[in-house]
Amino acid sequence: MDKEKKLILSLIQPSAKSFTLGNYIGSVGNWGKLQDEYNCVYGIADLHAITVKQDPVELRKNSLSAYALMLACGIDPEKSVAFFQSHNKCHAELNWILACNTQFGELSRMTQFKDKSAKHPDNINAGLFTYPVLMAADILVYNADLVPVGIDQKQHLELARNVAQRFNYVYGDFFKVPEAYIPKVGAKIMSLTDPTKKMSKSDENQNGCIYVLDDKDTIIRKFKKAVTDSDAEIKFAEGKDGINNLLTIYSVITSKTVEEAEAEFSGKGYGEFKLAVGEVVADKLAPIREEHARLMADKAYLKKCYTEGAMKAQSIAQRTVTKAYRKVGFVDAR
Ligand code: AQP
Repeated sequence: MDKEKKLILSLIQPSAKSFTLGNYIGSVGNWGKLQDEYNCVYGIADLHAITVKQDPVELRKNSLSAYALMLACGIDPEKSVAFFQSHNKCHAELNWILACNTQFGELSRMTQFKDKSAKHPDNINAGLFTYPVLMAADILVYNADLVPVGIDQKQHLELARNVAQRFNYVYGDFFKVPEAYIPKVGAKIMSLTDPTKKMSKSDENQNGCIYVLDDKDTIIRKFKKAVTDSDAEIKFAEGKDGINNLLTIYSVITSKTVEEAEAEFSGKGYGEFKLAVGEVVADKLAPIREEHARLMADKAYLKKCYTEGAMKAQSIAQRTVTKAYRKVGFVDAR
């Protein structure tokens, strides 16, 4: 770790067979570019993933695949700490300290808890409720300066800031209060079949969701089916959620502005536009899919990377936990 550089932290859940185009554009696709400017800690949030039911065999498979995909998206395990959350016990240890400094009332206000409990009414477990405390522990255990978050995660980051400030007030200055990092390029990507809903890994409707590991034909087929509107103009405007989403995707992937994209497709039909978006997305994701396949064929290399990643993560985090234990009044273990 370079002491002169700020520390940036981000985790992603292995809650499906692949990240989505939304995850790629909103988070993991931007991580690689930050590796020279910051000390980066990137991980697979397997502890978070079990807040909803997971098949253990699938979870293990998806987690390893997610780790390989994180590297394929441009994370260099020599430059960044790249690890599995469950391999660093410090997250769970700090989680408990922070849980005892978080109020029931503030957790009750979290919209993700409300959304996910509505989605999984048969499994409203305590972990789902305390998820934001674990997220606070993920961040504070590394004393992260910056946390890249999508709009959907802003409320959780605010809670992490409040918990850090409260702890500092009670026990004396200790935690760094993290700031949100808003990437220069990033956007909220919506479902292709219901563009009023965010594209999500665990969406039951597979057609709404482009997976980074989808092959070209599948990507093109899904874009061809994307919901648009009865109008015929390719223009970013209120009430045109489907077209707005496609224009956003096209402009982020091609690094063109929305206005340039509108001009390029002026007078053209929706069919032609949807095909063009599908083509650029498929071309962008193809090398990532190839690199993922190469990495998945080299399990020994992956193991070396995540074992070393866990060791680096623990060496930073253990110092924080030891000091936090002392702060709250536990007797030193040694
Ligand atoms: N549709 C999206 N557009 C832009 N950014 C997105 N992110 C997620 N969906 C979109 C960003 O991806 C990061 C990692 O997310 P996560 O896996 O930790 O959890 P999530 O936000 O709950 O992602 P999903 O895909 O919706 O997963 P499931 O279906 O398991 O809940 C975050 O930074 C998020 O902002």
